[in-house]
Amino acid sequence: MEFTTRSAAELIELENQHGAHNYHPLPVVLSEGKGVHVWDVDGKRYYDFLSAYSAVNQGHGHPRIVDALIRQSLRLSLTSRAFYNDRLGVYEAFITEYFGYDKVLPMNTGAEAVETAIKLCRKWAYERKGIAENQAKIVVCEQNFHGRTTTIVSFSVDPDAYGHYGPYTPGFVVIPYNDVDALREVLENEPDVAGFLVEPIQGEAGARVPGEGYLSACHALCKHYNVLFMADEVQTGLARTGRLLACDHEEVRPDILILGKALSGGVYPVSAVLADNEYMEVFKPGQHGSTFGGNPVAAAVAVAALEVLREERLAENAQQMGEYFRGEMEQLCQESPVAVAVRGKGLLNALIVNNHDKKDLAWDICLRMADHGLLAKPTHTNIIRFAPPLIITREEMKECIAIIRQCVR
Ligand code: IF1
Repeated sequence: MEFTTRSAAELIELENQHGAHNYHPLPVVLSEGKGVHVWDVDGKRYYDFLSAYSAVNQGHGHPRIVDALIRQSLRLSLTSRAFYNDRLGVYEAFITEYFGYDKVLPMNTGAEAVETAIKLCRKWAYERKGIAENQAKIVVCEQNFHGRTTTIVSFSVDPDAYGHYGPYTPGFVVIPYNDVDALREVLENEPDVAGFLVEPIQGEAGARVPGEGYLSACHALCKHYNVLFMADEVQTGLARTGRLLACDHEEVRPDILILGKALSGGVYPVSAVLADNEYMEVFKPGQHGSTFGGNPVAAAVAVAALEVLREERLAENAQQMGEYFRGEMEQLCQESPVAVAVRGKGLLNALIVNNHDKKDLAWDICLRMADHGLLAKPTHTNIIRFAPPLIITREEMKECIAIIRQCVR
């Protein structure tokens, strides 16, 4: 622990004193990570079952991704888009081929990529679809999570996320998630809809998996009404749910694909929007951008991160380990009155616990699991998210299931 000279308590106190209190972390202070593991400042080892909200799908400190990061930062880190650089085009060719789209627009954070998709969609609506200026509407779902910008929180239904951040950006219609009829009704009755923005599985809502056929039915409706189907795969994407994209489970190809998080394997903020020419061509020079978007380090890192997913067959492993995990958790739900249900896909899973007698039960279980060497994060008061790096082996998963089982029981 060569970098750490202070105790966990001191480090927590520093954050308390000097950092804004916009988070409530578990009281664990981490200083190292490798593969599926992280270590705290006292040298205690944990299995990481959050993976930085699915950013570290390839595992902590993946040597190939870190190598790309280091080598590219030593050569050239940032030029801005005022000039060309020798990494960006290579990356753009690679990622568009990888996902099968004509074009990519590189950004940094997930929220920026969602903002980019919203702008693209609106611009397309005015310039191509013929919607009257300032009338375009985008349909979104209840319990969505798409990021923290003022526009994005304008269509959140979570008071913590949107409260006192108004005035809000208009132009969004909120419908229930997993409800094809609700989408049909809006599209039938509302002529000015430009797009439908959806998470293929709702992450923040606790791995809410829609019914089979939901995505393909929504996609077909969008096609019929000439509305852009925009998939926010920032969290579900990149092998997490057992396929490269969660939309792949229903063979849906989004008109606009939004990626982030694991696009860098967690070493750097890298996000992207992919679309075909007929949409992406609405952006002309000067109309959108970012200082860091598409920088050489991001480009090099993203190529390595995507190669690792493919070469290590992480989607397949996520699929297999996910089935194993949910099977064992279903068993646990039979055995323990505390565990109510498990849901998810691949390695994006959540355990619902019965918190009728103890409101903070999910939090308390997470504290106990931390004691036993496994880090997971509750969402709401009765849901625990389980999302380990996708490189986890069956042996490791077995050990983790034993820890979870013991703590829940
Ligand atoms: C936080 C949640 C997860 C996302 C989807 C866009 C973004 C996110 C589907 C924005 C980000 C994060 C952000 C993080 C917590 C986390 C989260 F609980 F808040 F919802 F993962 F489940 N689309 N999700 O999930 O990406 O701008 O953050 O790069 O603390 O806000 P970002």
